[in-house]
Parts: sequence; C-alpha cells; structure tokens
Amino acid sequence: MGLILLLVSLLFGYGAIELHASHYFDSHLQSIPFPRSLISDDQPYRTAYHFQPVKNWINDPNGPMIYNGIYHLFYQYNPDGVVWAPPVWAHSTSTDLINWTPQPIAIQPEMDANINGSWSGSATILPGNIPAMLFTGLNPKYEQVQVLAYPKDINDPYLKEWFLAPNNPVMFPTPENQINASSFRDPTTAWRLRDGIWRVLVGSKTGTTGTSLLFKSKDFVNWVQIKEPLYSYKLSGMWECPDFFPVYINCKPIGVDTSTIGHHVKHVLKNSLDDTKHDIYTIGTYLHEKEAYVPDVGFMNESSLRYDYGKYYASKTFFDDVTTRRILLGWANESSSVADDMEKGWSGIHTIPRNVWLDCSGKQLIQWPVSEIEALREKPISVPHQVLKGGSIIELHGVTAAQADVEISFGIHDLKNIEKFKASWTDPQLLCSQKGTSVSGGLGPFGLLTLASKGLEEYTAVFFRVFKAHNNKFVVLMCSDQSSSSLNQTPDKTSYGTFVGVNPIREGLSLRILIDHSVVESFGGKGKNVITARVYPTMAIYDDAHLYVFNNGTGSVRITSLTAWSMKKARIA
Ligand code: DQQ
Repeated sequence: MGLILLLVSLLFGYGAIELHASHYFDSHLQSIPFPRSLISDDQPYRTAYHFQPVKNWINDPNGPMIYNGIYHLFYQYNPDGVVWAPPVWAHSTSTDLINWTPQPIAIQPEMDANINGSWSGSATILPGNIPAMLFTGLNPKYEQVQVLAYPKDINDPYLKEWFLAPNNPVMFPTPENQINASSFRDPTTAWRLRDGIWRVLVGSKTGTTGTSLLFKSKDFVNWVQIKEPLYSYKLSGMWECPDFFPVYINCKPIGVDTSTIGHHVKHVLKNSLDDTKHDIYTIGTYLHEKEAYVPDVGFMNESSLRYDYGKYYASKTFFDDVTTRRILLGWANESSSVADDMEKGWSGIHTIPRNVWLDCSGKQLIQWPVSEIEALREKPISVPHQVLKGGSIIELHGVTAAQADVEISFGIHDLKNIEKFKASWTDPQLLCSQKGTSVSGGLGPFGLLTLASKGLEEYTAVFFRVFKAHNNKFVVLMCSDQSSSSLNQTPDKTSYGTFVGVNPIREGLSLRILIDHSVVESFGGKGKNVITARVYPTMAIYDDAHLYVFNNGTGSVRITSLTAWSMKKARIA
C-alpha cells in the first residue's frame, strides 16, 4: 500500500495528456506494471451482482443488443491498467442481463481509422438480421472518425470475432464540413424511416454549443451529413454518447423499436454532458419530415431531467424485441482515489440494467431494475406496518446488508411540524448537503441507513424530506448522503439530491435500494428518480455491514411495507 501510494504521488503532476474527451490519459500510470500480487485478495468493494470485469479500467457500455436470443454487452476497457487509456472494446454475453460470460476482446486497433483507440458506439441490426457497429475511432492524427464493424460469423451465437469494413472511416471531419475533429464521437443506434434511409446521430459541439449531428445513408456505408443538426443547445458544451429513441405514450412499461414514428410515441433525446458528467434527457417530438427534434420543455442543459442524480454517465439504451422492453445501461465510475483503485486492481462498474418507459404524465421517464435481478433475491424479511416516530432507528436483522435489495414504502400523515419550502432552494444537491442525515426537520429525514457499521461510525443514508411550498403543494427531496460513508478520507463523498414529483399524501413515498458492497443504487417514487452512489466503508464490510430504517425528523411517518432480500452472487467473470 505504502509503495503504491509513493509511486502514485511521485507520478502525479506529469505525464497526463488530455485527449479532448472526458478522460485523462496518464501514460505513466497506465503503464505501471501491475503484478497480480499487488491486487489485494481482500476485496470488500468488488460487487457481487453489478457488472464488472475481473480487473482493470472500464467505462462506457457500448453496442448493447439482443441478437438471436443472446444479450451482448461491449464496453470501453483498458486491458493494461486501472486508469483510462486508449480503449479497446471488451465483450460479454448473457441470457438474462445479470449473469455474464466474458468473450474475447471484440475490437482493437486494426486499421488507420482506429489505430489510436476504439471509442464508444452503438449497434444496429440491419435487414437480413446482420448486426453492425458504428463507433468512434482515433486515426493516426488523433482525429475522431466514425468506423463500421461487423461480426466475422453471424452464425457464431456469441459473435466472438469482429472485423472493420474496408472502406472505413465512414464519417470523418473535412475542411468542407468543418466538423471539430476532437469533438465528433459516439454514434447512436441508427433508425430507418419509410423512405428506406438510415439516420444516425453523432455527438459534437460548435464553440460551446452542444449538438447532435445527423447523418443519412441508403446502404449504411456511405453517409451524408444533413446540413442542420437534429438539435443543438447553446452553452451546454460537448454532447457525448447521444441516444435518441421513441417511447409509447400509453404509460405501460413496454418498449418500442428505435425506428418507430407516429402519434402513439414521443421521442427521448439523451446526451452525456462532458462539462458536468451528467446524463440529461428531454422528451419531445421528432419532426421527421424536417429532420428535427423539438423538446416539450425547451432546454438541454443542467436544468434538464437526469437519468440518475448520482455517479452515472455515458449510458445507452437498446430495444429488446424478445421481451418488448427498452433497456438502459450506464457506467458508475469510482469515487475512490487512483491509489485506492490501484490497490483494488480495478476501476468502474455498470449499473443494473433498467427497464425505461414514459411516465403517465408524459413529462418524465420511469426506470426500474430489470425483473431478472429478482432471481438473485433470497431469504426475504418483512417488517409489519408500523408508525416510525421521530428520532427512531430500527435495525433490519436477517439480511446480508452488504449485498441486498430493499423495498420500503412510507405513508405520510403527521403534518403538524412540516417545514416551509423556500423558493430559493432550487438546487436539490446543495440542499441535501446542507440538510444531511443528522439535521432534524419537521418531516424527515426518514429512510434507510445502508452499509452501516454497528456503532454508526460509517453509513450511507438514503432518505426523504417533505416540505410545504407557498402554493400549498408538497415538495419531496430525496438525498443520498455519503458524508459518513467511510472512515477513509480520500474518496469523494459528495451528497446527491433530487426533487421527486409525487404527492406524498396521496401516493406515499417509496424507495428501492440495490446495495452491493461499494454501490448503493436507489430508486425513489417508484422509479421516478434514481441516485447511484459509490462508497468504500472500512468497518461496514461483509458481515459487519448493517441495515437500518430511521426517522430523524420530529414528525412521525408510517412504514406501510418493507421487504429486504439477501442477494445471491451473479456469475459475471
Ligand atoms: N468515453 C469514450 C468516448 C466518450 C466518453 C472514450 C464518455 O467515446 O465520449 O472512452 O465517457
């Protein structure tokens, strides 16, 4: 440990190159030889059922798809170290989105078009049931260009080997198109309209205006840029990993093929904002005759909706035509220091795949862990309906608290001490940091203490606070408070927060939390708002982790249902 810390501190301060992307390439750190003996056998932070490879750095999910009944997940991977470096596409397959089998590296430097790295991209299934990948390659001049790849043998159920089309790159910056060669990346899944023409988006920026460039093709090989982007928004910076897909307006949890248009669907445009590392989305109308998108609420910046208000980035959806779902995958980066990552021997996980659909309001998406995860649940414990008085804390015994799935619902009835909401409280994350777990309010904080040590020296608290606004409406704040998550001082312990658009009196307040050693993935308001946190307790590990339900407000709340399951380990690597 001491040796690694010394090495890291000696190396900090030089050797870092910014490749005009969201990742730093530190040639020194990434090339430190990494003897297996340096990886600790004691791995309290390895997840048991979240996706992660055995070792090294991972980031964005790439090209997810279901093909002939098998799920394929590709991902950005550094095979040589625990920090980002020019990536290859690693590959795993699954029949249930939970248990994964590693496959050989699918894409690595092969031709000029990707000689300096194979960055993110997406899958499209072409007519004749042929899967095709479009991704960003870095050419010898480090320009970002778009590259087309196919499986070598579509009869191989695992699509183990891939090759790059000879005429790559298929989209590239030229003096005529004036595309910024260091901000041109991450093609979406393509969609095809009744004219038989494919469309695809590529993320970019012009100055500080974030933009989704639109390209068209008849044959998927020759692409022509449409003069106007599909959509742009000023001052939002580089748009990474765009995603554009339709959702049914019938508010049922079913998905729809990416090429679907019509009055029965709305469209979602998601972008990963490089400046803030947030995945934000809008819901709107795709005006396909005009090759344009008009969001219902006219902005695409930090005030837009987010998939996840915690540590979550570079997500991507795909349509599962077997189960008729749209499934969302995302990357949860570490919050630990590079020195700690080097000791662990790995960095980065993916969140549990989420089913996404449009809320009945039409104003936001609902996200819910895919039902396959429930096969890992065992030994449920339940707590009977009861009032949870202000100032109370109850331990939930009989569950493996470091590896659990918990569902809890609260009823709200005691409004006598409810606090007034101030109009100036516009930033929920800031509010959560000011009104943390230990700050008692009229109604809240109440929720769960996860990954808690017996004496509460460590815990990650996920909770609600309820306020009354001037218009007599209720405001529900959901927080994930990491400030006491670890006695280790080095991880980033930022608190996360979001306002949940529910009426707590009429609907109650629900929380589902997937706890998995170093990740706490929390779904509030039946999937309306999600917060993912990465935490590194030193005491609350393995069997020494505890789980509590608490109410640190003055008013009481009612527990209307509470079930917690121990979770089995998934087969991942
Ligand atoms: N990660 C990839 C890029 C993408 C970024 C490089 C987002 O393609 O823009 O590893 O995390």
